[in-house]
Amino acid sequence: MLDLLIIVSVVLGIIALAQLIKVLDLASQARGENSWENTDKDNKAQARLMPVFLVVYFASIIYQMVAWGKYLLPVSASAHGETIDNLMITSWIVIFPVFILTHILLFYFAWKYSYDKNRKAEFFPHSNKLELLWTIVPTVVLSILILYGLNTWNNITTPASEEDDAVLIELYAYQFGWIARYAGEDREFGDANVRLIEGVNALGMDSTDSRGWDDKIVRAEFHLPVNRPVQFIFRAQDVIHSAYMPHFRAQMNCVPGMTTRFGYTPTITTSEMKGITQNDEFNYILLCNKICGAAHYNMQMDIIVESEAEYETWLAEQKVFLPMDGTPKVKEVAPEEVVDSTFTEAEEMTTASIN
Ligand SMILES: [Cu+2]
Repeated sequence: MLDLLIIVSVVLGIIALAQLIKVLDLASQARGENSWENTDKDNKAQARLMPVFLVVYFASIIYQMVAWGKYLLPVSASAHGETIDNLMITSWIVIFPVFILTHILLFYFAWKYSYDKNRKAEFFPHSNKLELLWTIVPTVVLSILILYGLNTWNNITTPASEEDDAVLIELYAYQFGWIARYAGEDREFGDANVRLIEGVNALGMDSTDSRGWDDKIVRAEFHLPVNRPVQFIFRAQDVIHSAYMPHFRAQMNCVPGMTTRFGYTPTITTSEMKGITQNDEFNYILLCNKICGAAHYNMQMDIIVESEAEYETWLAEQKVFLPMDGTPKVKEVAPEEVVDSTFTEAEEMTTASIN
């Protein structure tokens, strides 16, 4: 009801305004003036507004930076995050002076060269020098930024090597939540298949694959040891999600039918970060950064960064998928039904339909 009233009053307001303009128009016609012709007075008034607008515009930008600056992320909690932050700062150093300068020129010219019937415009059709300058300078600056960015990107997405002794974690996204899986002692994930998802087997783990028996599946929160590389593998069950760990400057799409990866080394423990942010409630967090459906906002998981010893203690408490000598508790499947987890026909169709 309130919405309807708002719409009706907006429409009536527009009609009233149109009528008012008509009245003013008729009144000026009665005075023998042409209301759509700009007078010198109009031009001067518009020109004077230009510097006023410039000052108000810059003042509002400064106000927003001061008022909302506190919502920016704290210092990066991962090694590569510092590179990302540097890339961001470099971009700002390049962009900000150009932004200030071009806006000052824009409004200055609009003020200085407001219409004057006694002035004749200069005819200036072309300058090779100018064309070269404004093509080459942005090209060089952008190329440097892009190369810098590509290099950073390659470092993040290159798989961890054996010597890195990286923690292997799979993050599995579904509508609407996350499941983390640790690779276990063999440092290999067992096969999983979307067709095997049933009851408690939310990951569709294939119980006949012995590599998966020591995998550890955790929900609600997952732990990372500080100063040790972490190799993340991402999968999605249904639609495209995006694993977003803002404090580590990490984000990667989770796509049904394929695996994606991201690696980083956490450098600040959760308790240290509580001190840095002076917030006892602080927790690192994993979020979904793709609007993937109605309960998208609900897709979050806490991340605890702690010392290697604390991490090992926590990991030891987590249950393995199947005890090594145990009999499979999950539905048996015929070998021909087991397809590699990274690409199954059903998942392929899901990706295809999205594309
Ligand atoms: Cu999602």
